[in-house]
Parts: sequence; C-alpha cells; structure tokens
Amino acid sequence: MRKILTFCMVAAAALLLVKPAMSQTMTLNDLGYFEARGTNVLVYNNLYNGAFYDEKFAGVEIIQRGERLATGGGVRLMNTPEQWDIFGDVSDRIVDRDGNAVQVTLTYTDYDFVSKVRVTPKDGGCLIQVLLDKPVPEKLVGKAGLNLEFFPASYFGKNYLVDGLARILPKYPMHDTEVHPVSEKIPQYFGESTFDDRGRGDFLVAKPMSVGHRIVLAPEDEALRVGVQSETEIGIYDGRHLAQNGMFVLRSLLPGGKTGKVLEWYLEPSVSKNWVRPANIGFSQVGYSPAQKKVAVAELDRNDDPAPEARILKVNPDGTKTTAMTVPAKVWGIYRHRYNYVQIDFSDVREPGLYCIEYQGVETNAFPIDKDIYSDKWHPSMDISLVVNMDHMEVNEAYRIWHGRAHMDDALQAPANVRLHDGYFQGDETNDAYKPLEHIPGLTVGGWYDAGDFDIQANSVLNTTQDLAYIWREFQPMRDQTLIDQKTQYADIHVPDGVPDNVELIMHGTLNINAQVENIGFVAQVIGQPDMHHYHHLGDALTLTDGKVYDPTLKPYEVRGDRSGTLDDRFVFTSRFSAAGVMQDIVSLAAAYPALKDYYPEEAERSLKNAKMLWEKHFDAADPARNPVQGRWGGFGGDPRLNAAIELWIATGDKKYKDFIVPLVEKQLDAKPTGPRNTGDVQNGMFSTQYTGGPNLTAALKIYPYMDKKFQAKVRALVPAYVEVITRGGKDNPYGVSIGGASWAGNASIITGAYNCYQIWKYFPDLIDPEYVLAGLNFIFGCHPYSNVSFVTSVGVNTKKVAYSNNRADYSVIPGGIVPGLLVKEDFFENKDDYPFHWGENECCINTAPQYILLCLAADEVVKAMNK
Ligand SMILES: [Ca+2]
Ligand SMILES: [Ca+2]
Ligand SMILES: [Ca+2]
Repeated sequence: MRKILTFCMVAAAALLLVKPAMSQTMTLNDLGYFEARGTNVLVYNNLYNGAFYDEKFAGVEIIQRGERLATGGGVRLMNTPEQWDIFGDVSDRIVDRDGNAVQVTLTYTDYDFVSKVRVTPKDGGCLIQVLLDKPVPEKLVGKAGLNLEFFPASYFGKNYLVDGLARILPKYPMHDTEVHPVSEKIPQYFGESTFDDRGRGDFLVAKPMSVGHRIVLAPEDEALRVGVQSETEIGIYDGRHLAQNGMFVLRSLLPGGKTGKVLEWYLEPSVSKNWVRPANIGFSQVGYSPAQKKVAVAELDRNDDPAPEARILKVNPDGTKTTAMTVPAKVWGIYRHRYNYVQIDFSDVREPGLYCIEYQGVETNAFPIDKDIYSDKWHPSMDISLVVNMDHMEVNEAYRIWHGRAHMDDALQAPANVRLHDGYFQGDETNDAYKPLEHIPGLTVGGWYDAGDFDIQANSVLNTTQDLAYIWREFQPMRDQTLIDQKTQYADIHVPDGVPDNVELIMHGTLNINAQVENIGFVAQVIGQPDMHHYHHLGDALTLTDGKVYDPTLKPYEVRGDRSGTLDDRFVFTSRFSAAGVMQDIVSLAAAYPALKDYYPEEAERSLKNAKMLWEKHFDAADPARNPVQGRWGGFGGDPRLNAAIELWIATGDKKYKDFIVPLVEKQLDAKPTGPRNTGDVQNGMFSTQYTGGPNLTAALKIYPYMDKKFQAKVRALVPAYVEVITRGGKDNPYGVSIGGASWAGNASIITGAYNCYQIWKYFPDLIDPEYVLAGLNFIFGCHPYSNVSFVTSVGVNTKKVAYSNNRADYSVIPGGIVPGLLVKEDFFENKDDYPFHWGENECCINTAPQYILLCLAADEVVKAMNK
C-alpha cells in the first residue's frame, strides 16, 4: 500500500509540473452546466424522458473535447443498469448560482428513497456529493450507489489506473459475473426481465473489474482522461456482461444508517487551457454535380479565429494537389451557443474531378465533382437494406447468409392487458375472431424488421409499401439486381432474376398486408415479440423463435412435431383498431396495384379487392364527423379517408372516389395557414414539414396531373406561400435545412421535406429553387454539425461506421440504411459513430429507405436539368 501511495504522489506531482493549466476552475454557464476549456460537466440538463427508459443521455454527463464520454451519473440501484432498470425521478433540479452548484433530488417512490446529488466546482474538477435526509432504506443498503457510466468504445485501446496500478480497458467483456437469487433483484420497469434464467430463479450481476480509491480512465490520453477519487471505495464494472449496449461504470455504494453528506467523489476531468476544437468541415461525402450549388459549412470552436479564405484543392492522378480556387469563407455566426459557423461557397468549381477542401488548418478527405453523382446513391438501400431487413425470408449475399427464414411460427393473438416494450398495449378487445394465445394462420409471409428490432409495425410495413409504390409511380426504376423468390422465401443479393426489384419489394409488402387483412381483418398495430428477452434479441432472427407453433399443452422447451411448448411466437396486438387506421391499409394496397399489375396480376387484383372491401366496410365508421377521436392516426390531417380515396381513384379511375376527393381537397386549399407543424421529434419521420390547420398541398399535388386546368391554376396560386412554409425551417441555421430532434433525430423529416420541394419543382419549376431538393441530401451526406460522415451507411467516402440495426452488436451496419442523425440537447449536437446503441441517433428505420430512394431519384432528375 505504501508503494502505491508513493507512486500516486509522484504521479500527481509530475502532473502538476507539466500541466499547470489543471488549476483552471469550472464555471457554471448560462445554460446551467459547468464549463472549462475543453470540458463540460452536465448535471441533469438531460433527463430520462421515459419513452424508452434509459437512453444513455441523462444524469451527470461529461463532454470532453466535444465528445460526450460519460452519462448516467446519479444514484442507481445496480452495478451496471440496463435500459429497463429503474432510475430515480428528478423531482427537483436547482441551479444555485450563488452557491455555484447544481443540485437534483432523486426519488425512488416504490422504495421511499430520496437522495440529493449536489455538484460544485473544485480545483480543475467537481465535487459530486450525495446528501440524505433519511438513511438509505434497509432494502437498498448494498444496492444504492453513486454511478457514472462511460461509453466503452470511446476507450477502446486505452488503459486505466486504479490507485496507481495499471490495467487495460477491455475491448470485449472478459471479467467475472455472479448469479444471485431473483428475490434479491430490484425489479425492472413494468416487471420486465431482460435475463432469461430458463426457470432457475436467478439473475446476473457483474463483479467489479477493479476497486480502489482513485480510478483514472485513459491517463495517457489527455482528451479522454477522466478520474474519480473518493474516501469511499470505487469499483469499475463492465455492463457489457449483461447487455451489449452496457457501459463502463464507476460506482461507490452509499453507506447504510447515515444521513447528511454520505458520499463524496472528486471528479477530475481533463481541462486544457489552450484547447481549440479542430474545424469540422461539413460537405457532401458523395460529392457534387458540376452545376449545383456547393456550400461547405465549417463548424468552429468559439475560441477559434475564422480565416477569411478557404482553398479548394484538386487531386491529380500523380497524387499532387493543386489549388483549384481560393474562395471567401463567410462567417455565418454562432448557432446554438456552442460553435461558430462559416460558409465556404465553391459553386464556381465546376470541372469534373477529385477535390478536397482546405480551411483553418484542416484538409478534408477527397470527394468527386461529377455530373452523375446521384444516379446510383440509392442502390444500397434498394439492393441491401430493404432486402436484408425482409422478414420471413432467407437472405443470401455471395458467400454470406444474412439471416434465415425467421418467424415461421407467426403468430398468436396477444392476450389481454399485455404491454409491449415499444409502447404497445393489448387491451380487452381483440377486434378479431381469435382467442388470446390462439394461433392466427397465414401470417408467415412478407413484411420487414422495422429497424433495430424484429417486429412488424403497422406504420412501417404500410409506409414502406406505400413509398415503394410511389417510387414506381414517379420513376419506374427497372433496376434488377436482386433475386426474390416468394415460393421458397429466398432472396439473393446481387443476383438479377428478370423482375424489377422495386416491384418485388412492393409485393413483399402487400403479401404481408393482404395476409393480415384476410386473416385478422386489418393490419395489426404490431406483430411483436412476446417478452423482453425475445425483444432485445441481437443476431439472426431465425434463432429468435423455434419456428414451431406454440402449444400450451406442452411444457416449455418440449417439442412435438411442428408444435412447441415454448412461448416464443410473436403476439399480434389488435386492440387499438380504428376505422381511420384502416384507411392507411387501403392507401398501401391501392397504391401498390398499378405497380404489381403487369408483373404479379393475381397479387395486384387481390390488393385492389381488399382495398375496395376495406373502403366499403369502414367508410362510415372512419367518418371524422362520427368519430372525432380516431385511433392509430388520431385525428391527424383531417378526413382519414382522403388519401385512401385518392389511391383508389388512381388505381380504378372510378368517379365515385373522385367525387369524394375533390370537395375535401378544395377545402384544404381554401384553409388559412396557422403555422408549420413541429416535426423534430416524430419517430420514423411519418410526418413531414406541413401546415397545421392550413392549406396542405400534399393531397392536391397527388391528384394534380389528373385534374383540370382550373384546379391546377388554383394550386399554382398557392405554391409561393407553401414554398415559404416548407423551406422556412432552414433559415435559422447555416445548413439551410430544418434541423431538429431532442429524442429522435430529424433526418427522415429532412428527407421528406426535400422531397416535398421536388414535388413542387416537378410541376412548377419556375416557382422554387431546385437547390432545396439537393440541400436535404447535402446535409444527410455530410454537410452537417458534429462530424461530416454520410448518414447513409456505406454511401459516400466517409460514412457511418456503426448503426443501430440488428447487427449493432458487431459494431457494424446494414448498407443503405439511413440513421436518424443528430440529436440536439441544449447546445450540443451528437451522432456517435462508435456507439451503435443510440436508437435516436443511429437506428435505421426501414420506412426511411424508400423515402431516401425517392429523394435520390428526384435529385438525379434535378441535376440532369441543371447540367443541361
Ligand atoms: Ca419496432
Ligand atoms: Ca429482381
Ligand atoms: Ca414458436
């Protein structure tokens, strides 16, 4: 022990000599967090919002050199909390400017346990104190502790010191766990259980990797170095033993029987007196078409001095670089407090070739200028992402099987009062012919894993099918690079089979929708995993269920023929049925009809027949006058029957639909705008930038080509006001697109917003600048804050390394997926590219893929016109 102390003292003395800047103190800034050069400590500026429980974006957090390294600081009840483990409610957060402190009160209501966490600056760091008015309840002694969580991948390849002893931070979990009787477990939210104990009655606990009184992570790397010291013992744990998204956790237990200040940590982040963040030069990683506008945006440290000029370098075949142009760098100014922004307009560089941008001492990676840059950027989404995510199929690519034919035991009627992890609930009413846990036949076909999980959600299967149908209607891409065989339920990537992939994918959607309509009566809210253990599955979905239909007369894990006693079959959630929701079933089926009819006439007729049947059956009940409060699509967008009627009219030409449509659309056109819909946080981008309560041209544009001159003139007159609204969101920031998303990032909205601009441009090229169509893609492809990676996996030069797809545990991507993008918290943008487990930043939702394909095809058309 003596030896260790000596080492610590020598090390500390050495640090003091070399780093006098360490004495700089943290200050409480206007946004209510602690700030020193290169380091921020946030104290519950971000709260657990409850939507998906612990999103790893709340509590005490550390942002160092522009990267969020630590989160989840606070009083927790287990060593390595998982997503569904309970956390204390913040009943009170005080920013005490006189006391130079931030204090929160955390309450665990079920345990009658209240603690206060108080953070104040001291020297170069902060004191974190836990204060108690009443002692820790008996039940929580040995469980309640102060935790702080670190993102493991930030520390891959680094070491740590514990009381001076050196240890390697593990790249993969390789330390020890122990099992405890489940009676000792603090139950997870809603009594969920992430652990499958196979009936043994135990649960898993990670043991500490090390314990000591001073633990310093990455002492060798000043950007990553964070230390914690305490008189109380601190353990370091690896949460990945329990869950792949687990964290490195520093933790000290709170003592029993004590009140007042029961625990104190000295947190020592790494402060750097002279640190200046290198410029983040945002630009499109797919490059630019010669005639289009080319504006890179440099995101600069506020302490940086913006240079007045940037250079555009041309990369020559011999590897040399020559200055193609020197361009002015125009200061845009501070956006969201943290950074200063500069626009670099190099539109005049038009000669095809390879270029990079040099500004403020940073040289970007090279990128092309070429007239065809948009023509193929949608291929990975159509060829890979939409194929790999197909449910009920074996998917092959060259030597690799992405996954087997999953969920061949689909599916059971969900029992009453069951709650599903994604916010779904089955009430008493099944709205169909099946009893709880009864097998519903016919469902083992079509559909997609909607994103990072393996359920079939109504909105994703319906919107994906609908948008795939719109791709065919607008662009008819004949690309055939995938074999899709529904007879043997087999897909082979990069193998042409004579049928356009767009059409085959549309059918993959209608097969599932029709199966649901015919066997259930409508598309169910979700066909999802029956319990938490199955829900958090990672890996091949084939292994998620046993493929055998559940038989309650058998014991768990007992198999007889094609039946099994293991309750792993997915549940069909049917209680939130609404006639309004059924209208979207009609939209997707009717929109698919024209695409399918030449290739799959039987499936086309089946789709149209079901669409008409649903229309007749639910028309009256879907009347908003009769049902002001609608279900699934609750009252949004006026009469839910409008879009259904539009698609039925386009599919059949039947005048009765037109007669229904026209008065409704006229009414929308005559309405006065009240303002744009705030779309930042809508999951999956279901709603694009639209008016609330005002004239909505979406429906009018859908029927525009089929209408008479008088109607068309009326729409044209409304276009300028509509353009003003759909482009307004891009005016408050240097990137020119609407950036949003506090809990779910906004790429999907940016894509639909840009596509809305294309629809205007298509009919009224004189009334909108086509650059609005391209601005959305420029942003998605890398001209954005925080970093300059392309948000479309595998598309562009520097692209996302990780995404929240079902292969996220491999720190990998499914090519062609589009991540949600940048979360915005206070003044901080984030899209982590080394932590694939943030769904709000990195989850590739399936229905964004066809929307992105639409936009790429639109952009290709736009630049062709520009380059003429
Ligand atoms: Ca889902
Ligand atoms: Ca094909
Ligand atoms: Ca089964």
